[in-house]
Formats: sequence, C-alpha cells, structure tokens
Amino acid sequence: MDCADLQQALAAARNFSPQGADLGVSEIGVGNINDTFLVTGQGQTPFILQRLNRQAFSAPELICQNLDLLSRHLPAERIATLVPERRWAIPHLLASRQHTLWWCDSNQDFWRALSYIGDTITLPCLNSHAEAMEVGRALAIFHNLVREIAPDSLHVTIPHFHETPHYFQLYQEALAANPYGQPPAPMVACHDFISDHQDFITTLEDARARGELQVTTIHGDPKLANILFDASTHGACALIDLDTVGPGLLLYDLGDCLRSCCNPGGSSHELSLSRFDIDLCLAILQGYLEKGRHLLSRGDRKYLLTAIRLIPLELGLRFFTDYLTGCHYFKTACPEDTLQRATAQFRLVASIEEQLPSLEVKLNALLGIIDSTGE
Ligand code: GN1
Ligand code: MG
Repeated sequence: MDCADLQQALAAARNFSPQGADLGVSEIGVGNINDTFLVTGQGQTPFILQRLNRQAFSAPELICQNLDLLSRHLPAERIATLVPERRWAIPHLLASRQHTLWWCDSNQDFWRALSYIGDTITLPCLNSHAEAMEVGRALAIFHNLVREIAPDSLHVTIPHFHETPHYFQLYQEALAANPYGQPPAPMVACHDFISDHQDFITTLEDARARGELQVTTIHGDPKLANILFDASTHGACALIDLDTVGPGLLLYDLGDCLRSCCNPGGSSHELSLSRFDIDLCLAILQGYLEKGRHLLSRGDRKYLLTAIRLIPLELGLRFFTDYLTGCHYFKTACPEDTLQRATAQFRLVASIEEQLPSLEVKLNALLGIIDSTGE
C-alpha cells in the first residue's frame, strides 16, 4: 500500500464523514481481495472504509444491497433479542454524505464504509480447545441469525462461488489456453494432485443436484481472520467480511471454516506447517453443535467429511488457476506466493486424506451417525 493509495482512501473517507473532521486512515486487516482501512479522527466515531476489488466483484453495488437487506432484517435490537447470552454485532453500512450506500471516485474505484466493531481482536491461529469451540459457536450463531433471511432474497455477488466444478472448468480453460511445455516440479505436483482428485471434485454439487443438500443463507468466507473476539472476554462477538453472504450450502461454510481454523500453518502458507488438526476440528464442531445442532440436515451430516476435504481442494485449485493465469485475482507481492498457497492447500487435503479413517469414526461419533447410510 503506497502513499497514493492512502491519499485516495483519505479522499474517499471524507465522503463518509458527516462532520468532515480531520481524518486519518490506516490500513487494517489481511484480506486477499479488497483494501481495508480504519478511519479515525477527532470527534469522529472510527469506521471501516473498503475499496472493493472489481476483479473479484464485478457488480459491487449488489454487495451493498445485500448488506442493507441484512441490516434491515437484523438491526442491533433484533440481534440482542436473538443472541441474548453474549455481545454480538453485525457490521452495517454507513451512508455517504450524499446518502448513498457507496461512493465511486474518479478512477471508478468503488468505496463503502462500515461500522467498526471495537474492543475486539482476531486470532492468527487457534491455541486451545476453548478457542476452537468458540469458533464453532460463532459460526452457528451467525447461521442461526441469517437463516431468517430467504437465500433467494440475496444477490449472488460472485456467481458459482464454492461450486468446485466451476473452478475445475476454469483450470481446464487455463490449461487449454497455455499448454506450459515442461513445467517446474511444484507445478507438476499441483497438476498431478488435481488430476488425482478429478472424480472427487463434483461430489458436493452432485449431492445438491440430487436434492440431498439444500441451499440456505451462508457467510461464504468464515475463515479465522473474519471472526472477531471480544478483547476482554475472548468470546466470539462477530463474523465480519460479509461480501459473499448469499445463497449456498451450509457445508461450504463449515468446510471453509475448518480448512482455515484447523491448519496450524494458519494463513502463513508455510508448507512445513500445513496439516489438518483433528482435535481442533472436533472442538469446532462441538461448539457448532452446541448452538446449531438443529441446523444440520441428514444430508449435511452425510457430506460433512466430503466438504472438509473438498473446500481446501477448491481453494488450492483457485490459487493454482490464478497463478497459471497471471495472479489477477488474489492479491500478491510475488506470483510464487500464490503457487505456494495452492501447494499449502493441497498439502492440507493430503493431510486430511491420511487421517480419513480416524476422522470419519470421530465425526460419526460426534454427529451421532450410526452407520454409513446415516441415521
Ligand atoms: C479471499 O479477501 P479474503 O482474504 O477475505 C477469498 C476467499 C478465500 C480466502 C483465502 C471473495 O478472502 O474465498 O477463502 O481469500 N474471497 C473471495 O484466504 O474470493
Ligand atoms: Mg473475504
């Protein structure tokens, strides 16, 4: 982020500051897609400012409309009624001085402002059973809140998001456009891994097509960095980054949360750390079941293990295809990082697969599945 970006952010911030106060902006968060800033100033309630990435979100106004709908359904008072036992918040849009929900600058960059949820921390990785259970509770609380919102009342902000066969198709198109000759070893390993999993890629979408899994309202990106914890109590108190909230399978969220939280490598993409921690997974699910047992259908239980394996495979495929096509989607300082991220996700899948029999037994015990046909 250079000085020009900060100047641009400052100019955008002024459009969302009613007082036109003397503002300061600083970059916050570690997102792969959008640019996020914290705006502060004398007499100004701090707020979040984001420049949405038009490469990922071709119609960013749809995101703002979704957020607006979310706030109408779930104002703070309603959240307090539905989650009386703890502090909980959902970020809401702040209107611009022109009373619009977003503001575009002369570069056609798309800016929007959100309420800032203060006195919170994020966790770089999970260090205890208690933290893991809190993650599970947080996801279930979020699912309980948004299940009041009909999935088809929300816009799809990224078409085919989390439909793994779609990403496989993009990968094949990338291959067809550029045959790559004899690629270096890390690329060969990625190609081989994908090819070995070709049949597995359609499993969730096939189950959905057969009517075994139902579409509901989901978060879309419930990774660890998107969960806020109260700074004093360390209780989870918000799920942020609502750009991909929309229709989807509950299992997309569970798979994504588990791939992010159960990898002790966290977001470092350090290959030697990339593995799947079953104990963390079980603790997260225990927390989820505590608040959301009723949310899981028979199909969700049956395909949970599939989702745990598939969502990191999908993310690896997304990173790898982005690498093959020039790294235009995920922010990166160096293309080799994107390749490394792909490799880290494939290692995570391999680690899940190495532990599959034990994971299956433990999951079935936790979910109360008696035999392979499901209870
Ligand atoms: C992206 O922008 P960020 O970091 O919240 C991506 C997610 C990935 C994640 C991997 C819209 O999320 O799907 O899981 O990177 N978001 C989008 O870290 O593609
Ligand atoms: Mg995100």
